Amino acid sequence: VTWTPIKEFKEILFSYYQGIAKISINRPQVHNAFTPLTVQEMIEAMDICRNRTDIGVIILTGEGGQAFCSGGDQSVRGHGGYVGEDTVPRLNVLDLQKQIRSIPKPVVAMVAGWAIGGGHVLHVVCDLSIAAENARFGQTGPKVGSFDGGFGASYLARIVGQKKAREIWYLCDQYNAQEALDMGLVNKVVPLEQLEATTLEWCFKMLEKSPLALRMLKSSFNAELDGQAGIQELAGNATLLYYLSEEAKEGKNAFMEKRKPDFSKYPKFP
Ligand code: 1HA
Repeated sequence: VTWTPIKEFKEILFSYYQGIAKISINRPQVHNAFTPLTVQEMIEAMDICRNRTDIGVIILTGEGGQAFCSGGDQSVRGHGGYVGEDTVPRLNVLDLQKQIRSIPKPVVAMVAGWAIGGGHVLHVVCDLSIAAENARFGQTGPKVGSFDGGFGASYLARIVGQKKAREIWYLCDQYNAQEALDMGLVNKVVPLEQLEATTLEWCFKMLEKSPLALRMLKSSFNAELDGQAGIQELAGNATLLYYLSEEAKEGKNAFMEKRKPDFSKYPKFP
């Protein structure tokens, strides 16, 4: 498999292969901990994935085979957030989490090694997670003076249940790939050397499917959990479908032609 670079960044790699985009954190020396810049770059890459019609599935991963992501880089954690070159403290990974959930294409976490802290939450918010046998999962917040009470708590609890989610956060234990599979935290576990091949196989299976059906399903799964914002996504897809209809086009055409719209021929379904 030869990945073609999409765009050069400083702290991530961003590449393309046959309908699939791969966003990979490239800071293996710190187990792919993220800085505000790493996150900003992932947000930009995700936005490109949203807008490019030749991309159907996104893989989120980390370079090096030893870590998916170890969360916020504690060496740049300052007063009120993680600090970049502009000296402004940020928690911008929260924006990335929302973006992963709302992008209307499946996002697959490809996890080798550590998925810890804010890095664990990133895999949690992905649509699917495929783990290598060396994967290790856990939250560290109460140990290092942090917590993610958003998706990191409530969505995690939807996945593994309230008791387990509270255990994960309160004890800060680490869980191996088999334990993660047993609690429904990941979809599949494979040997490390098969991780990318298996992930690609899953991506190709999704790419063969109806993109609109996948899009509707993603927003439908979100809608149940995300309140008004979830309904907005689902309803936005309804508007997309409506815009494809002759009935909706009659409204626009009438406006452009400065005439009264004639909706009389469109059925009033039971
Ligand atoms: O909670 C949030 C947020 C909540 C709300 C809103 C925004 C949030 C944004 C972020 C976060 C967080 O992510 S808080 C949680 C931050 N992460 C952690 O607490 C995990 C820290 N790392 C570890 O516990 C361990 O490194 C490890 C269990 C993943 C692996 O241990 P191991 O195999 O013993 O490796 P280790 O030697 O510790 O790590 C290798 C190198 O990577 C070390 O550097 P070196 O001594 O070689 O110079 C280590 O310091 C560095 N490193 C690892 N993780 C981080 C890190 N450096 C900075 N930040 C890290 N997160």
